[in-house]
Amino acid sequence: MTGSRPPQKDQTGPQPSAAQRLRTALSASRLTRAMGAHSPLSARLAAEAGFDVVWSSGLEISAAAGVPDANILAMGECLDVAADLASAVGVPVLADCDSGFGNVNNVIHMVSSYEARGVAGVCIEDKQFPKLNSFVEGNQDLAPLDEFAGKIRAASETRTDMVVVARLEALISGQGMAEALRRADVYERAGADALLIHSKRKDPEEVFAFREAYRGDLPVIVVPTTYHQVTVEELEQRGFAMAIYANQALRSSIRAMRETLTRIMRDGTTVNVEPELAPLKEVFDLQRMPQMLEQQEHYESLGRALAETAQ
Ligand code: SPV
Ligand code: MG
Repeated sequence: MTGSRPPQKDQTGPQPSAAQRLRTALSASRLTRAMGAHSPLSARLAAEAGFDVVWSSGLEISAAAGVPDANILAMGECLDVAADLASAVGVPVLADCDSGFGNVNNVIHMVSSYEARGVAGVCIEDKQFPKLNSFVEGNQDLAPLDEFAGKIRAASETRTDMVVVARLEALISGQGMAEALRRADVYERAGADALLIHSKRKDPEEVFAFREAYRGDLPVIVVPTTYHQVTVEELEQRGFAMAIYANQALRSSIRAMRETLTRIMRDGTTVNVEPELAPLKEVFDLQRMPQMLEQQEHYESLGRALAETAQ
């Protein structure tokens, strides 16, 4: 038998579940940082960069599939991606579940399906089905309050452990701060574990005002896409629990790919882009190729040792 190590199995005893770790992160005084992803590869890049949480982004998943972020993809397609992300990384995955993929029955099915596949948390927004990405001009109407409160209660009573985030779209839909606060209170009483206040303003004043005026006990999450100048320190000082950088990795990859492809076409050679490309070793590492070869060697040598003892 050789001295090769057995393949990666955590031997340190029972660990808190991904949902418990997400819950702990949301209650910490330090700001938790989530990065959007749409593939195990992008989720691993986020985890390796040090993000605490991976956001399974509806926008990114839709964009990667080449379709609009408007509930064109079915729940099962979004679930498959979120579950793949959860399998690929150790950090918790918070899944963007749009408005719950339908009515309260869809939410119940969704919550049990996501929980069964190892997703740490689900986020549902108080818009109608089909939803439209919050930054697109078009129907951003809110779901009736009673209907969405029922969805949050159904989600919180269906899950065992998973975190349920209620996302407020009142500011996006032009309904104003009073409506956002009114709904925040109802969603808290309905059983949400956290609130996400979304804004499309170019400055963070609106989300700051919400955080200040909200008197409840739930952690508050923000998505600083349009007010991108805001810093972690500011968000932490203002008392936010988590920032979701929802799409920056996708947008940087689109820009990088487009520039590389244009240069290859223009130059008739890849010599000029080669120094800027990730070496193949980086690709192999992200695929866990070294671990695969190690486990192959381990079991092949074990097999040889067992065969030697054959009578
Ligand atoms: C997503 O990443 O899909 C989100 C965030 O829901 S946003 O696109 O900002 O609405
Ligand atoms: Mg989304």
